[in-house]
Amino acid sequence: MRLRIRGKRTTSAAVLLTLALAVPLGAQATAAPPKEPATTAEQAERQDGPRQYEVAGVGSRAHRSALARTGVAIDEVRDHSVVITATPAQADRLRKLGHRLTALPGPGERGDIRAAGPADYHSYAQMMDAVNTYVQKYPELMSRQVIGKSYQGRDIIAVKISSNVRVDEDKPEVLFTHNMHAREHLTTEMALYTLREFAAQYGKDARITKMLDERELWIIPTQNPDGKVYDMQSGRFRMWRKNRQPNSGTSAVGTDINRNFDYRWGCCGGSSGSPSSQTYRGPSAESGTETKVVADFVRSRVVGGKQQITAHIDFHTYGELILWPYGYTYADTAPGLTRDDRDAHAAVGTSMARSNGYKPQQSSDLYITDGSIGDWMWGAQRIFSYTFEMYPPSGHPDGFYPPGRVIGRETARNKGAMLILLENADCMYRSIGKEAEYCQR
Ligand code: 0X9
Ligand code: CA
Ligand code: ZN
Repeated sequence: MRLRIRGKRTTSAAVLLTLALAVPLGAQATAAPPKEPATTAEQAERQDGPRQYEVAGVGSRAHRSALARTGVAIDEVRDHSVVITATPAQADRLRKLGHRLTALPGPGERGDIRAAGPADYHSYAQMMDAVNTYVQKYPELMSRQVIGKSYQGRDIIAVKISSNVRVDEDKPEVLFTHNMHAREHLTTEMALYTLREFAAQYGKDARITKMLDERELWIIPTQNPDGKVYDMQSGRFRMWRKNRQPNSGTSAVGTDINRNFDYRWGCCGGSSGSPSSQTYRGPSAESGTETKVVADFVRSRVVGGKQQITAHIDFHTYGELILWPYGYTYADTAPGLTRDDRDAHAAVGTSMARSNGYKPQQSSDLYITDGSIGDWMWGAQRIFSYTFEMYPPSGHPDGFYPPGRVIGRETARNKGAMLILLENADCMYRSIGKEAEYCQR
């Protein structure tokens, strides 16, 4: 199955390369015509904009970290290669460094009926409308607040779901954050699924009822509204990752929010200091407008000196992975992360992975990252934090843009894992048999 899929991708890549060689440069973009004729500016953007490349001969975590250190975002880890996103200029640079790159088909270039378009997903405005509709339908269970604005001034919202929702009760709080990376639209659908399913099943499904009675759940459906809009608004996906904040002294736009958090920011070669990089860490920690909005919200949940949020998932795509801190070091334990902390992360992470079929591992097993949200959540706030990399698995052609028809299946797939985290959120150390040691009041 995996082989067949890989074969398909190789074929498409080969077809694309053949096209690239056979037709004049300006005509490449018309290989899969958009609905409306592209303007010259759009064509130029497609030529110069980011696309995915497979980099051959990169098969170990050290090798991947060395590549990440050059400032490329690693989108996919395969057995003996990785898939990265790069502009043609960045790809040229890597080739000059001796790497072997093969261009992969971009969104809309696959030429098969599975290919998705922006209409397959909720736009930012449609997401906001859907949330408002749910809140009106379930006023006892769901409330919505604006926690800040994006760089371009769009509302960033947090939705709370719990019984007696209008009262801040003394229940363990759990946070789900979504769509930090612009192009990872499936994660916004994940948030909408959770809101819909938990509200609809309250009073029907025993586990959900108990969790909404005994926990307060916060959901931030998009942490990057400007990036989401930019990626979808032209009618064709742009493979955008960062936010849309300008950088001084360059035309390169955007900060990687997942390299901009204030814990060991920029420490370890897991981010880039160059604004044109996909993993640009920004000029200082929390310089990204959206980073600060999310961090301020989390800090605002410290009540009476105690952080109310005990557990967190940051939803990304793709790879079907469950990752835990730290990302900045290969070490299993580190300052502020004891053996028990690590083991409890791993125990609950592994249990969630048994439910959804993802692969559980420490974040740095992929490659080193610094300034990520997960490292900050644990390192600075002592919140148990997981990064979920949703569908598809590595090597699957759906990549960042799966077709709309998989959304239902791939969001419902995480219901059990979310419930496991909620059920453990009152005492994460119960998972390693140490409730008495850590969780006595
Ligand atoms: O590199 C990232 O930011 C994440 N992968 S993605 O392809 N969605 O960009 C993984 C980050 C994992 N890092 C930590 N949890 N520390
Ligand atoms: Ca509370
Ligand atoms: Zn991501």
